[in-house]
Amino acid sequence: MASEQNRQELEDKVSALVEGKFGSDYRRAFRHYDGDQDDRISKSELKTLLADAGVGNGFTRSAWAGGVMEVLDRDDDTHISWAEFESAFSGGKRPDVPGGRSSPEGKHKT
Ligand SMILES: [Ca+2]
Ligand SMILES: [Ca+2]
Repeated sequence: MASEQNRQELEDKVSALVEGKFGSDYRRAFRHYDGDQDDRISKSELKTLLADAGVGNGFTRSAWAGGVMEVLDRDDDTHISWAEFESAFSGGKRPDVPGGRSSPEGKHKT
């Protein structure tokens, strides 16, 4: 289910959604989709997120949600906590800022 390609598609689409709709603020996105405000994303809340992100379609979204849940829910409480969400998306991303670190010092020491 959660093949490398699916995972990539998911990350691309979710990050595009968060960027476009929430100004790249994953915490805000998490809060938004946490409809009942228990600070965890349930499977049905996850489906709303996936729908907004354009992941899957009406037929495959349930399978997607199940697969995503399986991958992200590391403590098996059938919900995605903020920590799980963050490490899967925003946390796993390196800040790839062009020209952010242009000092190669300390790399070539003799
Ligand atoms: Ca919730
Ligand atoms: Ca969990």
